[in-house]
Amino acid sequence: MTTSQVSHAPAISPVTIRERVGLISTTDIISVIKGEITGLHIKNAFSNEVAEEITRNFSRSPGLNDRKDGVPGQYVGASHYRKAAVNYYADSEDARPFVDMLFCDLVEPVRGIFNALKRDLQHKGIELRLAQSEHGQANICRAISWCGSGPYALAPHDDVAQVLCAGNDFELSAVAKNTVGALNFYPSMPSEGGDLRLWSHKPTAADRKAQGVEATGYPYSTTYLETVPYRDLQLRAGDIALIDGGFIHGVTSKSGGETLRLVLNSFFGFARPDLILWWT
Ligand SMILES: O=C(O)CCC(=O)C(=O)O
Ligand SMILES: [Fe+2]
Repeated sequence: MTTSQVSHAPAISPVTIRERVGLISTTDIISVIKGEITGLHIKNAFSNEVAEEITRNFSRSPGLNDRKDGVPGQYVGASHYRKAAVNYYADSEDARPFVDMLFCDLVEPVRGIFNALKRDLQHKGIELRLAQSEHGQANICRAISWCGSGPYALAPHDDVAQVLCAGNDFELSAVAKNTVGALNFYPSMPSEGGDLRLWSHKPTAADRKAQGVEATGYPYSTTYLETVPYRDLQLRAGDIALIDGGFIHGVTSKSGGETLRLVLNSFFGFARPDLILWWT
């Protein structure tokens, strides 16, 4: 056996999750992208009425599409996953009216956090803004219902590989050196399953290469994760979960009836000490 074929057990990194009910503080959010905690679970962060309206708008959206990039799911919005910058920003511009339609005239919860963070960070001399290029600007979020089969509706993955491979003209690649925060709002959740599973492992570039996922961070095999402890975040409609997207995570399959599992997802992180970028 050559050295490159020797497989090492994944290194275990401790996972620290902070839990709150109702209250969202910008300090907690910033703790995640500073790498001080691994995750934040906020229960009852937004109202049932807002959650139901967004879910209705998603289900009847004229911008609802099946993903065609090998990750099973239905979505409204744009994903930079496996895309060149030029295509991602063009897709974001095209999808913007449909993302806006998810919220109609609601006071929109993702924008609410973005604006609160922006204000708070400004006082600290840090700019927060949507990622952009001459081809356009990222959207505030994308909406997705995962539909993978087997034990995971969304297979175990990390959110960093896709950023590392985003290319130099993507503006985002600088963030991959720091913590990539993944912010998830849940407007609809099944009564059972659909948990966000977070493994105690933050793969390195060498780990990704050995697993054959260096360009995507998706999917990690069950065998690779066999010895790694994990935590399940049991989410309900109206919850928010924010995690360090460098840790392997996935979504367990839903078992509680036909209710849609809907997530509004965005990514953000430090591109420079004085600049945080936000994209989807
Ligand atoms: O749906 C979720 O809970 C997680 C979504 C996620 O991991 C992603 O979009 O990369
Ligand atoms: Fe993810």
